[in-house]
Parts: sequence; C-alpha cells; structure tokens
Amino acid sequence: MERKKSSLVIVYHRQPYEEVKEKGKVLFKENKSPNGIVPALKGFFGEVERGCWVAWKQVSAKEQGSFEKNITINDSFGEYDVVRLPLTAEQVKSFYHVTSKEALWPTLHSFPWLYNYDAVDWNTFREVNRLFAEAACAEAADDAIIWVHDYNLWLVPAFIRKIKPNVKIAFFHHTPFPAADVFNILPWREEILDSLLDSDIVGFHIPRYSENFAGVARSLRGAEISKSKAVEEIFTSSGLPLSEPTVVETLKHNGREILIDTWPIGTNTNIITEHLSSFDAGSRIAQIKNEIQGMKFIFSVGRVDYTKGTKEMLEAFDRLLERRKELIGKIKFFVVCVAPAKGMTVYKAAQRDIESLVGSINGKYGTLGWTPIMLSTRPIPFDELVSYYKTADVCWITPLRDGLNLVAKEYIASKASEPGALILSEFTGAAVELSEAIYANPYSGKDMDEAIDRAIDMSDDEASQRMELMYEKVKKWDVTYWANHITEQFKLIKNNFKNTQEAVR
Ligand code: GDG
Repeated sequence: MERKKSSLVIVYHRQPYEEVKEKGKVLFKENKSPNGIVPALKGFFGEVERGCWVAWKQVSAKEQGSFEKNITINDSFGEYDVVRLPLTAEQVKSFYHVTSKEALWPTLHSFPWLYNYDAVDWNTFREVNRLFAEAACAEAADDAIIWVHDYNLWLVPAFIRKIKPNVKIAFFHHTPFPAADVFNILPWREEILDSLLDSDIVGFHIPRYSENFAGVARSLRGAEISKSKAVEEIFTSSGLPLSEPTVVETLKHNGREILIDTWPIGTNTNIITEHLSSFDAGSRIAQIKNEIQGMKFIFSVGRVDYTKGTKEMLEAFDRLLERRKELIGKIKFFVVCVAPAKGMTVYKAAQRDIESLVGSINGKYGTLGWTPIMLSTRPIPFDELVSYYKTADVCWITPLRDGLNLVAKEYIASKASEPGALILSEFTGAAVELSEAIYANPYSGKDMDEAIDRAIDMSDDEASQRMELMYEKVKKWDVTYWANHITEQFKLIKNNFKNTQEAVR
C-alpha cells in the first residue's frame, strides 16, 4: 500500500532516534537526550496531519538491495515516517567527512586555512544532495513544506524546486554564515547560492548571519534586499562583535521573494526543570557536591572540534593555576568533550591536543589527592549533565566560533535564579542574546584570563542577579517560542507572504 504523503518533510542528516540492537533485533529508541535539536524538530510532527523525516544511513554495497529504506516510527511524538537513504561507506566519507567537515565546516566557521580543497569530490556531494531531494519529494504532498537543515544539504532546495516546483521549501542554518570575503573562497559558491535562493524561506540564528547571507546573495547573484527591519528585542543591537542594528527580512531574486528569517533556537527549560526535580538528579547533585568538597567547580561542555576553542580554554586554565597559586587544591574543572564519530581525520589532532593539554596540566599541578581537570570524552547521560550544570559555580563556554551554542542556555535553564557565572565567547551566536554573561574573546589570552578571574571572584549576589536576568530570557525565548515562531513563518510562506503588514516593494 502506498504511504500517505506528508505535509511536513524534515530533511536532516541524522536519524531521529537511536538505533540499537538487542537480542539480535534492531530497535529504534527515542534519543537518550530529551533536549537538543532532534526532539525539537520532532515536536513539529505533532502539528501536522502526517510528517516524514529524511536522513542517511551507511549501508554496505552488498546490503543495499535488501535494505528497508522506508520505515514508520511511533514514539512519544506520534507516528511519522522515516526515509533512510542508504549511502555506501565511500559516499559517507566523501559527502560528510571530507566535503562537509573538511571543506565547508572550516569555511563557515571562518577557518579558511583549514579548508581541504583537494580532497573534495563535489560530484558526490551533489549526487547525495540529489538523493535527499528525491526522497523528500517522493514523500511530500503537493502543497507540503519541505524543511531542509544545514550546510551539508545546501544543494537540496535546487533539486526539490526542479522535481516538485510547487512545494514550499524552508532551509535552516545551524552554523554561522560567514561574510562574503570568506564564503566566496568556496569554488561552488554560485551553485550553493542559487540553490539557497530557490528556497521560500532561509533561516539563521542571529542577524549577523542573515546579513552576511544577504551580502553574498547581492554580490554574487544580484539579489536585492527588498525589506529590512530594526533587530528585535531579543538581540543586542550594538557593541558586540556579532551585533547588527538592522536585519534583512526579504530578498528579491529572479522575480521571487525569499523570506530571510532570523530567530535563535531556544532550549527546553521545562524538560530541564523536570529532570532536575527527579530523584535521580537530586541524589546525583548531592553526590557531586560531596565529591567537590567545597571546591570552586567549573564545568564545560562541547564536542571535540577546533571551533569550540577547548585548547584555548585549557591554556587559560593552565595560566590561571600558574598565576593564582592560592587556587591550587581549591578548584576543580570538569570538561566534557565528546569524541567525534570515527573517520574524521580533522578532529583527531584536536582530540590529541586536548588530551595532551589535560595530561600536562594535571601533571604540572596535580597531587595524589587533587587532580585539577577531569576530562570525559564519552557522553554523559542527560540527568547527569543537568546535575553538573546545577552544581557548577562557573560554566566556561568559549568557542572561537559557534552558530549559537545551546550549552550556554542549558546551564542557565538549570541554574534558574541560583548563582552561577557564565563565561561566554563573544563569537557565539548566543552572545547577542545573553548580555549578562561574562564575555570573553578566545583569541586573546589576556581577555580569557580576565574573564576567568571575574567568574571566580564574582560575588554570589552578582552571580545570581545576572543569572536571574539571563534565565528570564532563556525561559521566555525557549524552544516552544522558537517552534511557534517557525510555525508562523511557515504560515506566511504558505499564504505567499499575504500576512506581511507591509507589502514588499
Ligand atoms: C550545532 C551548531 C548550534 C553535548 N555533550 C553531551 C550532550 N551534549 C549536548 C548539549 C547540547 C548539544 O549537545 C550541543 O549543542 P550546541 O548548540 O552547543 O553545539 P553543536 O552540537 O555544535 O550544534 C551550534 C546548534 O547546532 C543548534 O542549532 O547551537 O552552534 O554548531 O544540547 O547538551 N548531551 C548529553 N551528554 C553529553 O555528554 N546528554
């Protein structure tokens, strides 16, 4: 029997569940972490009659023939379809590990010198994007919205537009979008831009990325900024490296209007509060407090990735112990830095750097009874994660570049009004929302030193006042707010912008 067509198709490279094998049987279990992007996106299925998710799965050439590509999942988000695109190991390596992670990722994060051009096989990247588009179109009703996520699927909108011209195409960027000077290094820039401009709506976390995108679209493709507005209350409009006073709302290109949406993803404050009030979290918090024994507790979370600035943060911690000997034995730093999927050579060096720095710092200052840094390269369960957030006096998040950074928001959601100092890089998207954080420029050792000093020395009164203000924002602009905002934007494109107060000139 033919499957019912979907009115919302989400195209995201990761599968929306954890696939586990138990007693020889494959089970699709809900993600262990109830927070994060996958549950946030699955939440949209509750709003539509039928939803579908398209992702890839590595399948060997031998198994491709018998592989069950289409499955239906029934979990706490309801019933939805999933298309698993079977990619061979070679396709995964070329499309994901090499082109996405070694060429596009460094460019998007403004690390062009790490961009590995020679290894890129653009034809494979294009082909995989075509497969995603075909799968999405096969599932989509004629008037569906197909919502494509992130840079590794940049070429999907153009293929969709050709296959199913009347569907609405939405695209969301989770990463930064760099200025034209950096973006235009990519030799495929025009093809990428043409595809993105085939969307009905292109979304970014913060105004700077939308402005950068509009700048590239204007200079490369002659797109016209047809509507701009002052940035909304959520964003700090001046004075920060990533602030912008105004933001583009619509672009006009080839006789079409493209909505440029700027709104940051929020975190799920309710789920965090629920988990923190559970018995498990309560006993874990008591246990952590017991283990910490009154020491100043610093916590940091981020994937192993040179963009996350873990090396620069550890170097600053090393200088801290060197500069302030009175902290020896009185401070504990827990760094959760989860190792990436195997096969990405680019991250091996980053992980080696981190492990060797941690070893060297512990060797330099540690004693039999005190180890300054505890490093976890394996993921910790969500209940534990929020318990660490709750107990941490300082949360240290200083990426060199980060599209948004949800960890900062999770720390705030866990602390609520309790004292806690958040050190936040000025180069994270979240920085333009969280003006009560202690800002740090991770490119400056001196700035990092000042930031950690301020965080450690901050009075509880000041730390709880700042936290309270940040919590109000994180709670107000949470993931539900973001979902409602996106739903409104979807309605707008469905009605061909008819709800816009001011007609586009
Ligand atoms: C991309 C963009 C943008 C991490 N370690 C553990 C764990 N995590 C969870 C965190 C958080 C998520 O992973 C990481 O989200 P971030 O936003 O910080 O960073 P990216 O993974 O780089 O995400 C980023 C995001 O997309 C959304 O658009 O903000 O800029 O790069 O939720 O909690 N969770 C658990 N154990 C861990 O060890 N349970």
